[in-house]
Amino acid sequence: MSKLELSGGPVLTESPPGAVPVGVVPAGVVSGGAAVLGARDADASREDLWLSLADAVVNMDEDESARLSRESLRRRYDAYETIDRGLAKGMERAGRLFEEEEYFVPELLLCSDALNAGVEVLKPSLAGAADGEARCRIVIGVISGDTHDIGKNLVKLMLASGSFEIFDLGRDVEPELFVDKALEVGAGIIMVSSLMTTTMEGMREVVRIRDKRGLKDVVRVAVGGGPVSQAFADRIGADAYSPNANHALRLAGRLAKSMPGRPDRSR
Ligand code: B12
Repeated sequence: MSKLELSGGPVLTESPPGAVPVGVVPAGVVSGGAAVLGARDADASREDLWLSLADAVVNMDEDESARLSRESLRRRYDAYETIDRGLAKGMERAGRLFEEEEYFVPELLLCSDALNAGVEVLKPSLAGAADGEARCRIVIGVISGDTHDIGKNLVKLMLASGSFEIFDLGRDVEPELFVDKALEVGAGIIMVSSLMTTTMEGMREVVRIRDKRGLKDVVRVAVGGGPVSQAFADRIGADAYSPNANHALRLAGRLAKSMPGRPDRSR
């Protein structure tokens, strides 16, 4: 399949008439010169770049992913939005191709390398983007039996940008390890990721062990990942669920505020 067939958006190398070619910054965008480009054009240009970034991931093109991520920073587009609406969207499209049996495991791994190449460029612009000192410690990891960690890594990036102190256990993590680590470091939140229906039950175990050790009011458990839903989170007694990394940051902020005994407790 050719790049052009895969592309859901503008062509990277041959700009259609009137399009803003990626890599060429119209004077009005960076300088805010509305005289050159109106707000709508600037929005279209941003969308085009994100679409091209998604294409780079789908096309397994690490260099292009890094180049477009640098270009996004140069245009001063928001780094997280660039990940969320560019790189992660590309991975979603790759996922659909996998489901349609157009792509197989090797292609997915190359797509994930392309995603990571962009994330590496954007990461420094996320770190410390939010206020002040570390507010709360969070233990995060992917549940046992599951090695999908792209989503968990994006959530972790977002949390770090929100000044949380993160303890990443990695992937394929036994349920009790989440609780052990939370106790060891004094974490107030455990975040568990699962991408497979066959592994998501392990999240119930994390909650059960947390409760069995009498930590229900001290350590919050949040869950997320492809097959996870609010209904599932409620069913297993988790404290929170979020469908994506952006919401995960807000959710962590809410959970941190609701911790008993915290000075910034809001309820
Ligand atoms: C990429 C991928 C892989 C890559 C993983 C690379 C890596 N390092 O992660 C590779 C090729 C290695 C792989 C392997 C396998 N995969 Co796979 N894979 C995928 C795929 C296509 C995309 C997942 C992804 O990265 N999405 C992009 C990220 C950004 O999204 P996300 O993970 O959902 O994360 C976001 C949110 O969910 C949320 N979030 C995630 N975690 C958390 C946690 C918390 C606390 C919160 C609040 C939020 C949150 O925020 C994230 C960012 O916004 C999915 C299909 C799909 N459409 O999801 C299949 C999929 C998950 N894989 C599947 C399968 C079956 C496998 C294999 C068994 C295949 C095989 N035959 O070998 C192995 C599993 C090995 C194992 N034991 O883990 C199935 C699972 C089916 C099921 N049982 O449910 C899926 C659904 C494909 C399918 N339709 O069949 N896979």
